[in-house]
Amino acid sequence: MVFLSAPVFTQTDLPVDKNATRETVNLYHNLKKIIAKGIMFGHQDDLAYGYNWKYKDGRSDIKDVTGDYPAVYGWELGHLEIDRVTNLDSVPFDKMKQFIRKGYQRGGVITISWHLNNPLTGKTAWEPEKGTVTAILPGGEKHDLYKSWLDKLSAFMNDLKGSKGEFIPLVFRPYHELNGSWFWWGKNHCSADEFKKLWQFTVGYLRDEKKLHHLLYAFNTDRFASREEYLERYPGDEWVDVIGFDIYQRGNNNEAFIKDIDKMLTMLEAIAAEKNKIPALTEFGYGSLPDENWWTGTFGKALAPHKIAWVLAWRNAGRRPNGTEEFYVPYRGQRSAADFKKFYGSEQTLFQKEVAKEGMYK
Ligand code: BMA
Repeated sequence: MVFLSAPVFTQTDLPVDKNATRETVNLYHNLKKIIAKGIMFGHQDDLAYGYNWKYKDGRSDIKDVTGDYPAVYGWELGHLEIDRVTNLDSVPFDKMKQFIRKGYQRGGVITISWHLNNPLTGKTAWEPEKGTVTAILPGGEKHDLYKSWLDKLSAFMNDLKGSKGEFIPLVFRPYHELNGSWFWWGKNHCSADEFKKLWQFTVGYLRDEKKLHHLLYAFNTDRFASREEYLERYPGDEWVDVIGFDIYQRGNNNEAFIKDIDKMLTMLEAIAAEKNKIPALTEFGYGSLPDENWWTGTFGKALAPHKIAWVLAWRNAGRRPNGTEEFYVPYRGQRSAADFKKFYGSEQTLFQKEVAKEGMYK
């Protein structure tokens, strides 16, 4: 019967995890829908600390400047794998869980990165060693160790629930900037095939062995020059929900930055459309924001022709004892704060209040 050939009650567009929880499937669809409304603004470690404060209940540098929280919250699990109480940027994991619950309760979107140590040497993520990826794949000498690290990650993720006992959906973004070579999983330290196997094993283990059904998976490179470069290590459509890249402005050539973003977002959006994936700018920043009009004059301009789900500014680590500083969103009084407020108020951007109205989990 010809009329019965179309499946009526089956969801055809599902994330990597076909058994994802209702809230996770809803988030997946809403991330696609939100693109028509604007770009969600995100910030790493937003609720934990800012340029010159730490752990002040309800505080956020973004809120100090705009009166509103970001729409997307980034958190980092590096050092969870070695049983530390705090992550590699000194955020206590128990506090992080509370911040994640709060962001979710407010209707925000949570994304998780992981600068995990080198499992072969025990050194940092930034200290590559030949053979690391081979060693953690099935059959490798560190495979069991790697699985034990994923077990710890799963325990953390399973402890994140909303007020009705539902799991909080997480956009997991492992093995980021994989086309660079500064991390042990980077381009010069494993073959494309090994990288794909690592990705597929990781997703398969979390989903099928650990039965985590509240994750969406984000694949992201660093800057890239071509579609071929972007896709060289892409593990396949059935393993990825979100695609993105990380980009930082270095130096004061705003025009070059606008051009670079434009070129890469154009390629990213084409790949996303073709593969039915969610495009996002998974990390960005202009360190110390020396240009007072950077938000509307450069970043907003760069984004204007583009349609992506979110942008995530990296962390406001603040001043270090050695006098250096690191921050990517303005704090109260910072020279780009007034312009950031304009950027906040523009049609283009979505922060907490607007995104809460959308209901990302419904
Ligand atoms: C980098 C810097 C570091 C930090 C690392 C992991 O970009 O912010 O200070 O340790 O990310 O979050």
